Amino acid sequence: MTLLDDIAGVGTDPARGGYSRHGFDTAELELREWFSAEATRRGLDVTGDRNGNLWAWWGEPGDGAVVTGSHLDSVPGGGAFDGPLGVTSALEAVDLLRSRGFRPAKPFAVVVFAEEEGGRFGVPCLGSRLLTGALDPDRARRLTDPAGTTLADAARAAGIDPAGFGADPAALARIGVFVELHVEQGRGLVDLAAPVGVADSILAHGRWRFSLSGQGNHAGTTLMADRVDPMLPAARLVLDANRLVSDVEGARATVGRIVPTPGGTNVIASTVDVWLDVRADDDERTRAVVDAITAAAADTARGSGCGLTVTEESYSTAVTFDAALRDRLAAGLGGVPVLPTGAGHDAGVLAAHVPTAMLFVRNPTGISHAPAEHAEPGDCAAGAVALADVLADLAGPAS
Ligand code: HGY
Ligand code: MN
Ligand code: MN
Repeated sequence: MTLLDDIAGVGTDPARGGYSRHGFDTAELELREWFSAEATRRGLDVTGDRNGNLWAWWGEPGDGAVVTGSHLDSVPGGGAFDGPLGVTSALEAVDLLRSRGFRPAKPFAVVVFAEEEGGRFGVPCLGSRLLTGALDPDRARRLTDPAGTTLADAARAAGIDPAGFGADPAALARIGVFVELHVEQGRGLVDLAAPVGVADSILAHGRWRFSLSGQGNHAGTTLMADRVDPMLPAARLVLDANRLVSDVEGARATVGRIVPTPGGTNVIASTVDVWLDVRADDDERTRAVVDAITAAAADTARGSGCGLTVTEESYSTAVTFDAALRDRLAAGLGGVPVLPTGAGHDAGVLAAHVPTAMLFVRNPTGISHAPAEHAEPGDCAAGAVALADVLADLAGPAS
């Protein structure tokens, strides 16, 4: 826990609780500096790629590398472990391997991906999507944060030239296998009484922005009958999402963010933006839920005289991790549990391109994306040891 303790004061959010550390903001840049210093102290050579991801190489960079790591950014008011635990465990695994006299027989790197949560610019797994070509660089450059700062400007301020954004086949070719350790975002390992597990799948999931437009007006002088208030279809949308999702087994629909404009207490909003997160076992089920919610929202908007535009902001198809790698890791760790997850990860993006696996560390609360997210020191240590064992197996001399 010492490395996590080192950064425990970075990006705390007194208003929300927990942490708010977002792509290229002050807190995340401080964490990047911290990571670079810790990696350098371990004799790793740190470089940034053209998409804002950090790579710390143990020895010469090369193709077919064994790569581990995660992200340092958080959701607004997030927990201490989602992301950083994968980065600190990777550094601790390097320490453990060194203490065992291990030297990688293959190129070896620890990676920190940019803006995994999409908490500032709205598109999750920004750095890994750009690297793999899953996100158009022009669209990425134009993404803006709630204050209107573009990703291009934020990257430039962080010393990264946004003109360089885009698919990076050379960086991708350097990844022979990727293993991400992550705090479990659920109670699977708690219920199985196991400190560490291996992932086998990620739900399909996406994010859609519903923009409702009405007529801004005065809260006091506008008769109820004369209003075109977009907040009403917005409220109905939240309830319809919660109702309609239950038509699809295992699907999840969430509205966690609603932004009225202008947002005055005594002002009828002119527009309301509602963000919808939907997840399900596959594309068909996910899109069935989104289509049903969209149809209901269109009806409600029409009925209230409001306009509606719906924008798909990101989409990730369901992921099944490399079965051979999954089984190799689970067996190598003595037969640890294999678990699905409903949470997206950079590992999910890379899984379409290179053999990828995830290790989970038990979270006694089962809660994530909230300050209550937790992992016990003993389980974090077990995770770091498991990661070291996995990396030794993958990066060791051919047996
Ligand atoms: O939203 C997710 O599933 C992940 O935590 N980025
Ligand atoms: Mn997360
Ligand atoms: Mn995460």
